[in-house]
Amino acid sequence: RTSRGLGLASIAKASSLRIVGGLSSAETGDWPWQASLQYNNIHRCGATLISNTWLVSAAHCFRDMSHPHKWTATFGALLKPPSLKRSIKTIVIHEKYRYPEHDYDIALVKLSKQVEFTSHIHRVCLPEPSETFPYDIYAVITGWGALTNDGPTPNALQEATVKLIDSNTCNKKEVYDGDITPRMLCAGYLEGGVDACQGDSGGPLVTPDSRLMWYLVGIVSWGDECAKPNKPGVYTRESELFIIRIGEYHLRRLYPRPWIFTLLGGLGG
Ligand code: 4AZ
Repeated sequence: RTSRGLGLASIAKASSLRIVGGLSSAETGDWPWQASLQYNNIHRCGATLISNTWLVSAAHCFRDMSHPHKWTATFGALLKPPSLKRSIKTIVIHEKYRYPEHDYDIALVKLSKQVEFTSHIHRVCLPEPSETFPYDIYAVITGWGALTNDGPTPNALQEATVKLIDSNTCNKKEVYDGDITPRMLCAGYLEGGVDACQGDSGGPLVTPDSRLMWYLVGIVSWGDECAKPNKPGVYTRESELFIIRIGEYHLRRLYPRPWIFTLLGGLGG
């Protein structure tokens, strides 16, 4: 067992947690990097705060809807009322993302005004580009997505513990039959029962290190419905990709690594 697995077991009440089918609401401030992305004030996707002004989310959240001014981001464990709301200035889609494929399903979202970090709202850590996470470690997913496939959605943020599944297993015929690319990561349980679901997309898959710093491992991307046996959730692998060419000074300073995004709709200041 790794320190990650042990760390998590003591923090997250592992077996009872799920987004699908469960009753486990997060406490205020538990997942302070989680944001809700809303289009015309309706929750559409999750997102993760990675600096005072930037969120990371899934590219597919913005298909047909890439105009930043109709989007807002809210923070806090409840959708209504949120503890903080921001408008969106810029949406940046990964240049290799092509709807309806799921490959490169990652986007960056810039807030119109920065958020001051508090104990309840602050950024997650990003892993080093070279960092690989061992399989079989536990990780946590959070979101306001459906509680069952095509089912009702909660007002309170939900959390669940999942296990990383290696891509060879996930590419087996009875699982996703070769559809898992190097940009993707599977997590969940082959027996089913615990999973992300519609509306969780764009949200975080995080794991703690031995000092209980939480790292973003993946971004909720897709899956065959929710929580079905042999159909675990598929996540955009955070460490394989990332964030180019936006030239945002402090983001570069925080995360000095190659920038691989193209700008959608211009930088806008
Ligand atoms: C969706 O439609 C979706 N079970 C997100 C995650 C999963 C399935 C569907 C994973 O946004």
